[in-house]
Amino acid sequence: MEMTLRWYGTGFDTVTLQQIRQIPGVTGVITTLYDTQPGEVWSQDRIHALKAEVEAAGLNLSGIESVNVHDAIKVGAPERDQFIANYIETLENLGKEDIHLVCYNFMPVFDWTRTELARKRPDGSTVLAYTQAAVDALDPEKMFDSIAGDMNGTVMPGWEPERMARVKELFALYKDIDDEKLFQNLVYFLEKIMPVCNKYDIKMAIHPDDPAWSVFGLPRIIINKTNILRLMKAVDDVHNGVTFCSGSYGTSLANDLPDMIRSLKGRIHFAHVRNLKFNAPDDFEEAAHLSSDGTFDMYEIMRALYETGFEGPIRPDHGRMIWGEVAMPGYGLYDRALGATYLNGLWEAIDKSHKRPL
Ligand code: DNO
Repeated sequence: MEMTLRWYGTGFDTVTLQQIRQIPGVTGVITTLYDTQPGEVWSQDRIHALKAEVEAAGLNLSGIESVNVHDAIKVGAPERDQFIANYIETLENLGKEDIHLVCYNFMPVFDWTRTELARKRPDGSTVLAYTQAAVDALDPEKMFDSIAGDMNGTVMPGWEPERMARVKELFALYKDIDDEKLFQNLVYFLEKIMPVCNKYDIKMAIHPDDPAWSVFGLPRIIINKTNILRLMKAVDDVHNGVTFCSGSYGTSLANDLPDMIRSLKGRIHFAHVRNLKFNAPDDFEEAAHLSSDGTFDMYEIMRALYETGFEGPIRPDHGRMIWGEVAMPGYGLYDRALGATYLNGLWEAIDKSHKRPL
């Protein structure tokens, strides 16, 4: 595995490549062209410049998160083929720049959903949190307004103001789309892009829906072992793979995370590893990465990745806001650096105990 950090790019991220370079054991970044819109073709020149910038800082560009999928593809609208053609062109340009991992999601309207971006914990840190009761009490059109004030002046992925201004229109698009239609539209998309992925060895890694259930009555499909294995089978190509996000699949306590990792052996190309602390099954907060701070056994998650021969990038995921840092919620430097160091420590211990059993 390679330990990485997500980086939004110069001008978008409060964290610099130079800071990332100083986190022990972090050798790469997962990044994006943050100012592109879903459906737009990424030019080879811009990809080249991004890669050169990352490499000049002594880091690898280990993958893209995300190349976002246009809603026309998700709902299967007549213009989807044009948007798929654009997506293919972007993949081609990434392939020509020797980039081989693309994380994406197939969530309708909202990307991941949290109801609080700065819940205060007893130690004074703040974290992202989710309460179903808060979602149930909210008009989806007001969702953006309810969290916008806590973004610390940043734009959070999936919560771009231009997009949120069209929430009503987006909801209307999905009115006839149920889980099965969404699944079929995803399969259609993957089948069309597999040839270019094969040509350039680009591993597509679908990010799960977060939380792992329907919000605001919208369909959600990448939520559990049954559905993700169905998708792996439906397009049975190694380039159709998974971003295993422990914090997203883990929102449902019915998901046995180490078991899911083992059942996806060979198809996990990217891992987001973080912990959650549950106060009730539908009220959780994003704890520190350490097992003892939350609900998950992080050792067992890392062990399952290790024992299934996982070779892709791992990134610590959302961190707490600590030590007075002001950054994009979940994406500050300090707690993610602690997370990376902790995950590297677990990996070293697992590796050594496999090579030299006690
Ligand atoms: C949240 C992220 C997601 C993820 C996308 C992938 O912090 O993990 O926004 O990047 O769903 O397309």
